[in-house]
Amino acid sequence: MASLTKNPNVNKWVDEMVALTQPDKVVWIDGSDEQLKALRDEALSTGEMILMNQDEYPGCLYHRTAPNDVARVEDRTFICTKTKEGAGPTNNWMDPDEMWNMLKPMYDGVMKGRTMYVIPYSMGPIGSPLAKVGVEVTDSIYVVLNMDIMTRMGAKAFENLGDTSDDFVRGLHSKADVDPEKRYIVQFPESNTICSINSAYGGNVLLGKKCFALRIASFQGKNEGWMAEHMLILGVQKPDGDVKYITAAFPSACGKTNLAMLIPPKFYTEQGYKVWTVGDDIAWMKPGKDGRLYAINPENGFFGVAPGTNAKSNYNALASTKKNAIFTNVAINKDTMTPWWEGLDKNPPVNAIEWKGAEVNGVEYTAKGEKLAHPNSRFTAPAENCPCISSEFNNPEGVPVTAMIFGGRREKTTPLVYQSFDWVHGTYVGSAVSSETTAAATGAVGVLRHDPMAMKPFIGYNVGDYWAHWLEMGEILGDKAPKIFNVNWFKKDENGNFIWPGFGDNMRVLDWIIKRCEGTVDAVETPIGFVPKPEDINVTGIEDEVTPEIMDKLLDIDVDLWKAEIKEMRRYYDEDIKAKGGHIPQALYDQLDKIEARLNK
Ligand code: OXD
Ligand code: MN
Repeated sequence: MASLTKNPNVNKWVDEMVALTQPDKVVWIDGSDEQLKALRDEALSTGEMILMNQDEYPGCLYHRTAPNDVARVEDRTFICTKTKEGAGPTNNWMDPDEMWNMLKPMYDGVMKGRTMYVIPYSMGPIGSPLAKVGVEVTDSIYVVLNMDIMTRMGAKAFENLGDTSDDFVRGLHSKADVDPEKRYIVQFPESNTICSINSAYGGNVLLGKKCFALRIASFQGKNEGWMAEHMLILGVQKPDGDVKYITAAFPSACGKTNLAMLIPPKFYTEQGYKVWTVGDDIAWMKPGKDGRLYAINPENGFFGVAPGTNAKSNYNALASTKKNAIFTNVAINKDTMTPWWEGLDKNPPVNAIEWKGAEVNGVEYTAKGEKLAHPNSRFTAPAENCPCISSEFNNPEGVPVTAMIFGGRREKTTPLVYQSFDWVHGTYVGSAVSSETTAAATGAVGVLRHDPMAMKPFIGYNVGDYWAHWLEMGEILGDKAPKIFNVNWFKKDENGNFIWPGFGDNMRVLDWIIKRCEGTVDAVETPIGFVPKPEDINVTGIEDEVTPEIMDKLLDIDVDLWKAEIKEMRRYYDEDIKAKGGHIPQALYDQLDKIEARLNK
């Protein structure tokens, strides 16, 4: 099939990939409805996809991955820069030539007997000055159908690239034999190239997402003066109609998607407050003409974790899955051909198909403690389905960012919310993001993991240089820089009970954050930052739950715990980063000294 572009750089690279992988057929994805329908029909006929109930879930499909292929594989993910130092201590590294010499034989002839799909896509709205183009070649229809939801896919993407530019990210994917021993997810940031092999699971194969929009883009952003962050973007509309945009980064299992789609408590909705979603996972941000920082969501859909999603925890996410969505590794109610997962409701289907494909009695199965859906099962849903999608979602200029939030899951130490003193301190706060593990992750529960800016698996270069880039951006933005905050929804009392209700009630914290940015509320200056006065967090409607005593606990700064926290951060900088080749900016060490001095006062 003829190429969809005159761009010789694209055509040359695709020709090379065809020569290497030797597919029987090459199909350029134009993104037309007819083409997509034909691909859907083909995938249904081979069993790669399964049709869900078309009355209840119109346009929805189901896919099951190999049981060994259900999550991102960080131990098999590489950043291949010329030097090991370039990749830094948070990444696996191999010399680019050595890596390619290892991968090349694995790709040699791998698509024989298969079709190669050439997918042009834009990360970001077509025509946006912040958008970038990628081309992914793949032997998976599942990838094509997911990329259609997650990106602006098809011939239109080439409009952004033009006929001569070389500024596109090359993505080579083959599911090969789905052999976990030969699974590699490899980024070559210096040559805008991604290679993925032996996986057919979302995060490893939808190359526009983590591989491009975070790992490669973070490197591009450093060189080109912008930022690619693992952040949701939301807009809070106030009763007067003014909308303030906030971005937020959280490690996994902290309710990021729920915050992105928050429904405010009645007290707020009655006054006319609304929350709009611009993005649930990734933000690309660049200074605009007025000097403020503007953010776009480079994605076009949500690749969300299904378990735990229900009408109460996230009504808007659930609503987004009701049409034209793809479900991966959830359970199926065999009688109705509708999806089910743990936490959707309390009624597992009796006639269930569990995520690996076995027909089971779902009630008995779950009673034994077995999971019908894989804990990392997913929905891929078009953003346009989301009832609270922002009117600015497709705005090519993006939205101006007023505040940035970091967060983590911390039983003690970290108060409900605090504001950093300035951008440099806020960069320190981002570098100190850490979270305690939950039962959802493998390994021990309650172990503290450092996850700077919630970007640890996604920084495409030396983490210390990434922090230095944050500091540079702060200098460029000056007094127009967003204010930086830290939140913790997960504080517990002496008995191990959560003391903040979370979910929609997090609006009360967003409200304080916005007021701080507007300069309309005071705060208490503490050694770690500005903390709310207890009376300034609105508790109307939850007074019984969040009593003044509880509010004191939520906002408490325990000096001894904080001294231990700073000691741990010093150890982390010295041992985990610096001793392993990370370049820590002196300004961040200075922050440690300053916080420590304030704590010792
Ligand atoms: C994701 C992740 O899937 O961060 O978004 O792992
Ligand atoms: Mn993510």
